[in-house]
Amino acid sequence: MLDTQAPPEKAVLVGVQLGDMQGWELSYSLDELASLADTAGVTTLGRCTQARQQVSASTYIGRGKVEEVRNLALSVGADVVIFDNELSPAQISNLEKQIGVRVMDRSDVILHIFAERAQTKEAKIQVDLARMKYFLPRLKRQWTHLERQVGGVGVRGGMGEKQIEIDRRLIRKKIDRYEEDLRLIEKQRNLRERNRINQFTIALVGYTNVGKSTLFNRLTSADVLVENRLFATLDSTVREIELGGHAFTISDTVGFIRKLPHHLVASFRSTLEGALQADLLLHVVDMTSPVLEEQIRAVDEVLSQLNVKDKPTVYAINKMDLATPEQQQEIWRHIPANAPYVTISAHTGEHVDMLQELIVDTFADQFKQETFVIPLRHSKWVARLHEIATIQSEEYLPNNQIKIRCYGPTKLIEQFRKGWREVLATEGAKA
Ligand SMILES: Nc1nc2c(ncn2[C@@H]2O[C@H](COP(=O)(O)OP(=O)(O)OP(=O)(O)O)[C@@H](O)[C@H]2O)c(=O)[nH]1
Ligand SMILES: [Mg+2]
Repeated sequence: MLDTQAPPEKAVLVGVQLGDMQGWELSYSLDELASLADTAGVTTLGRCTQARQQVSASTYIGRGKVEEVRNLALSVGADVVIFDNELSPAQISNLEKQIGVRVMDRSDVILHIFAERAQTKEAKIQVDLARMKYFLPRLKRQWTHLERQVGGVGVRGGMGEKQIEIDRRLIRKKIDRYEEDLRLIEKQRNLRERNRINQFTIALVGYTNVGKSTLFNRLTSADVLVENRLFATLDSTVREIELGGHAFTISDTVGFIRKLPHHLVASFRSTLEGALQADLLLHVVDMTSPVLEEQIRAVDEVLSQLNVKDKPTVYAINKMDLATPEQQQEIWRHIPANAPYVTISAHTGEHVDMLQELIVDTFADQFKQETFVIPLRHSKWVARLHEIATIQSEEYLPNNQIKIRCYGPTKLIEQFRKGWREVLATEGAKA
């Protein structure tokens, strides 16, 4: 943990069953919180749950439950209590006073994991930015978290309100600077990616740990890190693949999770750019998860926060080698109606060929055949056609022209036709 306090090691988890949430859903959510804690290096020693219609404004859970959490934390020797739900700064501070150990929430744990796992400069800036935004309103209590990030601010213990105000201003400035840095990195990336504009792009999306990177490696022979833990991938990798005779680019990126802190989503916008601009989303689902519908929904929610809506989507229903026959038979109930899907195992490779066919089929109505007659002096345009489409035949005509029959992505062929018409129109005007 990036904290001047000793990093917590032993946790008690707290989950609240709200509204019509089922008991098993809560217990699954706490399992997930325990794996998040584990990824952050914290062992879970106990759990406390409560069913409530409404949360308490001051302490989230009721007074009696706070007492129970305190006793449990004391008896197991926990040094942190982690809530599955997002807490307000005031709730955290009230709870810490009453329980007597540090209190964190799910967002806080996710931010810690991202901070520890970020590798590239861009990912590091993105995480720092999200953490600063998260901690800004919590500064009074948590200023020590920021001491290292704002380096040189000179904050020391015992500061008054005025000092906090000064620090807030400094952090806001730093946030501005980080945002500017990210814009620059993004600009460079756009330049780099403009070269790829001629190709159809596919983005892998999905809940964390469902097997996106395993599938990516299988489709591209890449060597992206695969691990049985949450958030193995934090950066994007892009590769070219050929499917059905066409070149595609495909990207693997960070996975999503329920209650992903929105600052983090905002910061990771540029990493997720692949998904934002893709022609097709390949949504990977873990068919062995008892909450796969919630996971699909969580992914859709993050995508809509990123303004990605109504993109053509193919579902890759993964881990069929682990699934029970019932899970395999029932899977269609859980996938959005009419959505194209294939059950696969990225691990064994089973049905991955069917997935490839499905991808090509999905693109089929976005491809067309077209014939152009181009004078040979316009060799650049002939070359351009070779770039964007598969050439089916070329016939040299007597008047120094070439007749080309080709097959390629409709959007690129239409762009080509428009540009070519303009050339003809300018030539016609000159003649
Ligand atoms: N049995 C089985 N295990 C799989 C399959 N696909 C992936 N896994 C395992 O699931 C775990 C997660 O795989 P990853 O490919 O890292 O998952 P991811 O979606 O990229 O995860 P994050 O990057 O952490 O979001 C690893 O232990 C994989 O070996 C599969 O088809 N069958
Ligand atoms: Mg991954």
